[in-house]
Amino acid sequence: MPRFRDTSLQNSKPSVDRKNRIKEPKNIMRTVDPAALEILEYTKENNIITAFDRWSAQQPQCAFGYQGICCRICFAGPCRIKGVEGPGSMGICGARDYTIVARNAIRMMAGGCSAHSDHGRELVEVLYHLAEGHAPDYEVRDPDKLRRVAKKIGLEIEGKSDLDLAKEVAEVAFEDYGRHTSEGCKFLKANICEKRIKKYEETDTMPRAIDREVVEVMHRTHVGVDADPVNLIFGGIKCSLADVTGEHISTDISDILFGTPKPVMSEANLGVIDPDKVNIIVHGHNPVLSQMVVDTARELEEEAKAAGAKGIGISGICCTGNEVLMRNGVPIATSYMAQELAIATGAIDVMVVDVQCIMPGLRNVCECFNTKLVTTMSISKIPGSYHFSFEDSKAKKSAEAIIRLAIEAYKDRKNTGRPVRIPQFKNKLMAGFSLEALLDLFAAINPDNPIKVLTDAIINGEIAGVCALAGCNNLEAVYEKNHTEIVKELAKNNVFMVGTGCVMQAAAKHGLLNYEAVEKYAGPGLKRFIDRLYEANKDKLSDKLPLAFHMGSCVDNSRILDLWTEMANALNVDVPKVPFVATAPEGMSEKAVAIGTWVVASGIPCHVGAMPPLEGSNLVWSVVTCIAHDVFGGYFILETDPQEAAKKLLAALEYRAWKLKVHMKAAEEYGTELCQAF
Ligand code: NFS
Ligand code: SF4
Repeated sequence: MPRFRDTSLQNSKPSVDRKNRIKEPKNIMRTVDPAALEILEYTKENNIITAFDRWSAQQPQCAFGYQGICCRICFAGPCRIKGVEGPGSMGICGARDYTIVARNAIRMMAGGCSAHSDHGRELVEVLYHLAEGHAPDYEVRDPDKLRRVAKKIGLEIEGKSDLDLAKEVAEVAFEDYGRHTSEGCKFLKANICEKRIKKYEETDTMPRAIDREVVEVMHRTHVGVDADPVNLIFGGIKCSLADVTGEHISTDISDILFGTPKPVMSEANLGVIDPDKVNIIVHGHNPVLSQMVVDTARELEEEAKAAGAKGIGISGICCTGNEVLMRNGVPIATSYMAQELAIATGAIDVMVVDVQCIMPGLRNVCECFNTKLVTTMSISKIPGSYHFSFEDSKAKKSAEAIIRLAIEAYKDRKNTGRPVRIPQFKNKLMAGFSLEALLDLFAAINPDNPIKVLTDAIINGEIAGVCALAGCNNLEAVYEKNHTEIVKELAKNNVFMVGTGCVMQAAAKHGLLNYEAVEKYAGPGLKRFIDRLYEANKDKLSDKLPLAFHMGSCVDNSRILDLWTEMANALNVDVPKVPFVATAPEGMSEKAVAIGTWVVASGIPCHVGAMPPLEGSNLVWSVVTCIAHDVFGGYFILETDPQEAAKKLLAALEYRAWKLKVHMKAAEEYGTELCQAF
C-alpha cells in the first residue's frame, strides 16, 4: 500500500466492523430517494412486497456466506469454516478458508465476465448478420467509429465498404471469444498501454480468449483442483481482463450500430412518468432491444394517440436505460433497487426486459397493477410473464408487437380507471459523454493535445485527480446514500468525476448531473475547470456542464479504461502513476466484482462500499487490499462508511498527484527519465 499523509487512513480494514454495519434491519425505509420513500409508504400500507421487505426479512444474513467461507462447490458440502484449528477449520476435502474465499470470489468474476461478454457477443452477432444481410432492421450509424475501431484492432481500412469492414471487425471480435493460441485478446491489447501489456504477459494474466478464461476459472475451482489462493486470484484477474475485453467489444459495436453518444439533456426519477401516455419501461442491458423499442415507438406515436393517449412515454431502468439515455435522451425512471417501485406507481403499461439485473420479484408487483412484463431473450424468462422472442432478423416486428401490447394495456388502464401515484420528483441532467465527446470538449481548449487539458489541471493543482463512479445498489448501504454522499464529498474536494451504471442514475435522480450541482457542491478548482470547459464549448452545448460526467452503461466502463490509458500515455507513465481512483459505492453484482478486479489490475485504487464476501480469509483480504498494489499498482479499498471512503479515495489521489509531481520535477531538474516507480 502507498503511504498516506494521514496515517490513520493507512488501515486496510473497514472503519465499521461486521456486527455494527447494519442499522435498523427491520426498518424498510432504507433510502434517501424521496420518490422511493413515497412509494414505499404505499407498498407498506398495501402489503406489496418489494426488495426492501425481502432484504429486511433476510436479516441477519448467514455469517459464513457473508464472509465467503461457505463452500457449495461439491455436494459433499456445504462446508463452512468453523474455527481456526482442527478438522472444523477446513472443508471436508481439506480446503482452507483462503481456498474457499478465493474460489468463491473468482467464480463471481467468471459470472460477471460471462454476462458482459455474452452481451457483447449479441452485438457482434448483430453486426455480423447485418454485414451478411440477415439483420435488415439495423444499420451502421457511425461509420467513422467503425473505421476507428477497425484501425485500432489492426485492420486495413482503405477502399473497403462499411459492410465489408463491419464483417471483418465482427470476425476479429469473434476470434477474441474463441482463440486457440495465446497471443492475447485483440480488443484488450488495442486499448491499453504498452506497459500494461507487458505487466499482464509477465504475470500470466493476459487473457487468451474470453470463453476460454471463463472455462478455466470453472475448471480450476472444481473440487480438488486449484487450492493456492494467490494462484486462484491470478486466474480471476485473467478472467476479469477477459471481462473488460467483452465490455470493450460491447461499447465499440454499440457505438458503431447505434451512434457514439454526444452531450444530451434529459431528466431522472419517477416524476418523469406521465400517466396520460402509453408508458413503457425498458429495463436490462442490451441496446439491441431497447434502441429498437425507442426507434419503433417514434413510428407508432399516432397509434397511441388514436387510443386516447398523449403519446408514448419511454423511460429506462438499469443499464439499458443508460444506453438509450446516452444516445437518445430517454429519461431515467429509477435504478436497480427501485425497479419494483416504478411498477407500483400504477402508471406503467409494459415493462420490457432483456438480460441482467431484472428482479424476479417484479412479476408479483406487476400482477398487482396489471402491468405487462415482457421478456425477450431465450436465456432470461420469468414465470407468468409474456415472452416476445427478439431475434435480430425480425427485431422490428417484435418491437412493434411489444408497443401494441402497451397500447392495449393503456386502454385497459384508462377503462378500469386504475389509480396512479407518481411521486413528483425529478431532476434535470446532462449525459452523453463518450470518450470522444469528452475529448471533443477538451479539444476546444487544446486542439493539438486534448487530454492534456485534464492532466495539466491535475499537475497544476486545479483539480485533485479523477474518480470513476461505477456500480450497483445494495441495501447493506442505505439505497443511494453512499452514492450521493461520496459524489458530494469528492466534488467539494475538487475531484473530476466520470461514471457509469446505477451510480450515475442515483446522481441524476438526486440532481447531481447538472450545473446547479456544480454551483452547490463543487470546490473552487473543480468549478473553475468545469466553467472553463463550458466557456470554450458554449456554441455547441445546449446547457452548462454537469458536476459529474455520465459515460454510459456498465459495459461502458471500457470508456473509462480508455480515459486513463489516454492520461497515462500523455503523462508518459504507466497507469498506476495516474491520479485516478474508482468507486462502486453500493456494489452488488458479479459483474461489479469482475469490473473491480480489472480496475485494480489496471493499476487503479478501487473502493467498494458494500462488503464483498472476503472477510473470511485474512490472507485473501491482504492480497486484494495490499499485495495487489505491489504487483499491479491498484488495490481494493473496502469501506462501508461513505465519509471514510471519500477520505480514503482522496488520500489515494493526493498521494499519486504528489508523487507524480515530485518525479516530474526531479526528471526536469536532473534531465533524467521520468521515474516509473509507483
Ligand atoms: Ni452494472 Fe447495470 Fe446497475 Fe449494477 Fe446492474 S444495472 S451492468 S450491474 S445494478 S450498475
Ligand atoms: Fe466441502 Fe471441499 Fe466440497 Fe467445498 S469442495 S463443498 S470444501 S468438500
